[in-house]
Amino acid sequence: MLTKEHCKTALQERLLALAGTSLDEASASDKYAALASLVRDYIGQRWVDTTRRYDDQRQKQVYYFSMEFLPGRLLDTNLSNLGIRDVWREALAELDIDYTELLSAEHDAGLGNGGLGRLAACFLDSLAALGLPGHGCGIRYTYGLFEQAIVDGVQVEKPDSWLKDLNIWEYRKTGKAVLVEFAPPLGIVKAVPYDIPVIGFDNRTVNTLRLWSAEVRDEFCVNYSSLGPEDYRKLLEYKNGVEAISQILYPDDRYEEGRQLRLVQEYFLVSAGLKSIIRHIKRKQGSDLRRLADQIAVHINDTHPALAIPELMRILMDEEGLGWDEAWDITIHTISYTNHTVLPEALEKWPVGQLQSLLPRIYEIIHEINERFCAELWQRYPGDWDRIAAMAVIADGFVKMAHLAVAGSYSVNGVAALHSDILKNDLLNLFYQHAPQKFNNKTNGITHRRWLLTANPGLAGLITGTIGPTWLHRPDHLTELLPFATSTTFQQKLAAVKQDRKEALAKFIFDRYHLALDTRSLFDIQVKRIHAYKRQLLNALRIMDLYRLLKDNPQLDILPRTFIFAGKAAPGYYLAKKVIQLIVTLAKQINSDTAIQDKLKVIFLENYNVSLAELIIPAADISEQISTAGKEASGTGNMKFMMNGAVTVGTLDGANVEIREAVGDENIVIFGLTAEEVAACYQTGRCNPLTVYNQNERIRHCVNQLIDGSLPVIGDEFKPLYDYLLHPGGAFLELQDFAAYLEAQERLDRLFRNDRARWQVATTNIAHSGRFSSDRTVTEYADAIWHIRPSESPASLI
Ligand code: 4GP
Repeated sequence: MLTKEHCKTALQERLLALAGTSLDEASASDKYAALASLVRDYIGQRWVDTTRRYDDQRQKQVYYFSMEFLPGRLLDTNLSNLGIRDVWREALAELDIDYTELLSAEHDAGLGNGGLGRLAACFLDSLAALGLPGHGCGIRYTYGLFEQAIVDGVQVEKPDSWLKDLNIWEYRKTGKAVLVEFAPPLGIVKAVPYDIPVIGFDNRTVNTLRLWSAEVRDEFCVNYSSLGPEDYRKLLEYKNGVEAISQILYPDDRYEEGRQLRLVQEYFLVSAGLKSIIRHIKRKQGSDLRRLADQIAVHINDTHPALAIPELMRILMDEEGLGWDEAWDITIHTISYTNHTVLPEALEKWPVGQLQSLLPRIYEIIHEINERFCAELWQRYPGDWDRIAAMAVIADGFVKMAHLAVAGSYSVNGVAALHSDILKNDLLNLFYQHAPQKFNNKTNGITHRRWLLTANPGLAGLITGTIGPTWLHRPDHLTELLPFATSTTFQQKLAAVKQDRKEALAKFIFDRYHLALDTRSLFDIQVKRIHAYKRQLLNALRIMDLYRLLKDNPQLDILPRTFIFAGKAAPGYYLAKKVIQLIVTLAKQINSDTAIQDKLKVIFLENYNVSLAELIIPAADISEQISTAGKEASGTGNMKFMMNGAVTVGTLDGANVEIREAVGDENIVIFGLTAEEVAACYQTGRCNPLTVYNQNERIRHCVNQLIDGSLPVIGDEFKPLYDYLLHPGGAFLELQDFAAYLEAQERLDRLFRNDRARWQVATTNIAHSGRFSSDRTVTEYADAIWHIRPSESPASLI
């Protein structure tokens, strides 16, 4: 049993040993490093035991292959999962150490762009919490997603060198390196794993996130001075080429050509990952791999790791000597695939020539997969050339990764019911017709431990105080809060928690940006990547509309609002960057306008990441989830906000549909075209924004502000946004949904004027958020796709 006194002594001793410093002299990062290193001590034995248990029990294990993992900071989570957070907080307080400040000495691990990478991190947390044998496999990028700064109103990108201080959570496993083979000139590359423990909540499980780093082979570590100039040049070239592989996380830049390095990264990940898994299986369970699909499951997070299919074939055939049919049978029973987007520009394809010259053997195998797949289709649909051409893995000079992923896996899932339906009925319809049994839905989830328990301890405490602690293991028990939705006492406590979080965010904003916020105003928040389909522009237009109304009539009776935005735009995504610039411009104009009596404030917070999300989300009154219906595969921010008692204003898109189902119509504000209407609108060409623009004066006036000199910018700064909005058939139906959005905002205004109703809605949302815990999602994957079982009894039963 760890006591406060133990903690205090241990920390001081560790500070001396690690940093050679006393407590008074130690910096926040010294203290962080000392505490984190103590946590390492606590987990070592559990980690070894977990691995041994899986091996001894010959447990089937799942490996989650992902080019992105976005775990954020780990110290707080790790302490909490180990059940020693409270004792440490108290010990630190007695030593006069500010816990929050100590935590912020940790650099966010930002190895992802957004939803897909964060989902992977939530899944790992849930796997460990549920005692399930499941591990992550990714790349240890030296630089995470860029750090965003706003300079003169414009996004600038700076490198995120998150490893420049030691990453305390990783364990370099030199002895477990494997070799990955590319065609010359790149040649053979050494892949070295760095393992990060993933600690289960209140149990004894510690799983592994294995991140691979590219290094030159040992033979090349030669005495440089003994080389002639030509050899020296070659060596340098090779070294640079190799090290580039795990240097940077690709920004979500779907607009750039020449992404050869990305292809190299994808193969590097899957080859290193599979080789090490197979080596482990052979060592522990013998060399017969014919039962591989019963021993492991390999899940590919979108198509980025889809080369796992030909790579597994290559290993089974070329290294293990199996024939094609046997190898194929194993492969398609081992690999499962999740699609995360229907946006056409995000559907990966690689030019045949590029793949062929970089990975000749892998290309040969893909070619054969394609031949056999097309032959199978020919049998089934004789003469239907169009269908076969539309389904081929290789077509028009490209390898289509989604087709490869579907053809080479046994399960294909979307991430919300609506999205899975779109996959079945539209994007992958031909594949669905061909193999309906492969298709299924797994609605996303988020870990309630990070997004409620640690991000919002005040709310977590209130919940536990009200319904007891069982929700921690069984988030569906949150529905026990429902009877309290109308309780005045509960509502008052909930209001106090929200107020406290709003003040914490306001303090952060004041310290950082010197902007004072009215914490009694409604915090109306949209935080996510900046993308046209997510429609931050629609939100900005609504603010322009409201501002104009207030200018015309400063006495206008509205509830004061603070609009908070955050999110990164891909560096090459011109329009998204323009949207940021527009928001920052509006902020400048509105925040300095005394005529509107502080009824509106706007702020764009820089460098959105997991840690910032943990500060922002608990402070939200309103959650903006306003994508064009049919375009947001699921969304997970929507779940985080509801779990923290925000009211959603949203379209019937992604998981918003299921959130509405869970909470009921009266506890969410829905507006706008449905996915079907959107599709019809695009198909019939009835979606010309000019029609709306010409017919609706209020909208026209608003859009015109982009070009008529109303905004404090020089020249035609926002003309591109104006053109975008009015482009016939283009855009994401911002103008078509505008009137409905304004009306939805009025509904929200009415709701928030009624205090009792407003806290009832908030409580109902929290109560139903358990359904959106990733524990539920991961359990569904484990049961229906991976067929894995917990290796220890659930902690609540111990
Ligand atoms: C995202 C989707 O845009 C989002 O709707 C979903 O919630 C998330 O994946 C997790 O499934 N997609 C990506 C991406 O992040 O890079 O395609």
